[in-house]
Amino acid sequence: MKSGFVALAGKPNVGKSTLINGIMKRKVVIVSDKPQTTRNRINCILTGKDFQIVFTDTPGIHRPLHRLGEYMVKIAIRAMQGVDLILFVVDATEGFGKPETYVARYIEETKISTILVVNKIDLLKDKKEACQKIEAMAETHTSQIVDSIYVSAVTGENLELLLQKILDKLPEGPQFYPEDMVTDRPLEFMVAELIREKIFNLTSQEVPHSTGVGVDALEERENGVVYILATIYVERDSQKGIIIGKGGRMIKEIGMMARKEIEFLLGKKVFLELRVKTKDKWRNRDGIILTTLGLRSDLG
Ligand SMILES: Nc1nc2c(ncn2[C@@H]2O[C@H](COP(=O)(O)OP(=O)(O)OP(=O)(O)O)[C@@H](O)[C@H]2O)c(=O)[nH]1
Ligand SMILES: [Mg+2]
Repeated sequence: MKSGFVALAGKPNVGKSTLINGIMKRKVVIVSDKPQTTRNRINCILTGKDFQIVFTDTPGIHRPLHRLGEYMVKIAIRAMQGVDLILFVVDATEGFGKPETYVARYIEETKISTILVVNKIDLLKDKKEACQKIEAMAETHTSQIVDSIYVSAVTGENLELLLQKILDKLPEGPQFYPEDMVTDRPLEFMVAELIREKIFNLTSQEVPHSTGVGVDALEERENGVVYILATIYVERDSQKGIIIGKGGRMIKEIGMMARKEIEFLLGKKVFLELRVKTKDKWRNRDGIILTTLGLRSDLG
């Protein structure tokens, strides 16, 4: 049996979460076209006949502008410590610039074997040239790169090969989690994430980034319906207005889309009730970041 921990690292929006879902062949973590979607460390467990890989999804490493951002970067850096392998994910269309150099510095400090994963090659005409350039740059900045691969997390190109390369590098080891476990996160967390994903998909500019979601109640009632109460936190009343929308249309849409996915996840009927609360500058307030949104456990 081969097993081990594999952390994905990269700047925001390069496709780390999409890559995990692609390798796992199911949606485990949330994805959006906006940077800084992932805020936590989320372990995603892939169990095969003779292997178990624990992929650690992390927030994108960036220069933070508020306390929440500082914690996100800290979480990403801590998540790399002690893993067996790092996947350094770079966006093929963006090349290797300053933000990548910034990420490379943190990877370098870990001294852990790293596979360079150049993602989004489906968007490139001249793949080879662009990827080789990135590879050369990455190798000058990260001395522990042991292999590299060009993939598309969306089309699935080369994902099987990537899995093989990961397995080649992992040691013999025990099964860490039960074989039917897909993530180490509780249901409440996954539900809050799905709600947040819909907000990221449906709103724009500062609104998604100013939003946090906490699940207040989740219980199965006697009629078999799962009742969920969740609060969407925003920083300003104007954002509350946008989340609720004209005649409540936006919150209805968020609720409907999230409910469908939660029902799929649970295989049960769901009644989802959403509230919206304004918490002034919550992204700079430890209380809500660490406790209500649960980032404290990721920092340990
Ligand atoms: N065309 C294309 N788009 C991709 C690919 N991988 C990811 N994307 C898109 O890139 C965007 C960002 O994807 P995410 O998986 O959320 O990126 P991330 O690195 O996890 O981002 P953060 O959580 O913000 O750090 C989404 O719109 C994805 O659909 C790919 O291989 N090809
Ligand atoms: Mg992500």
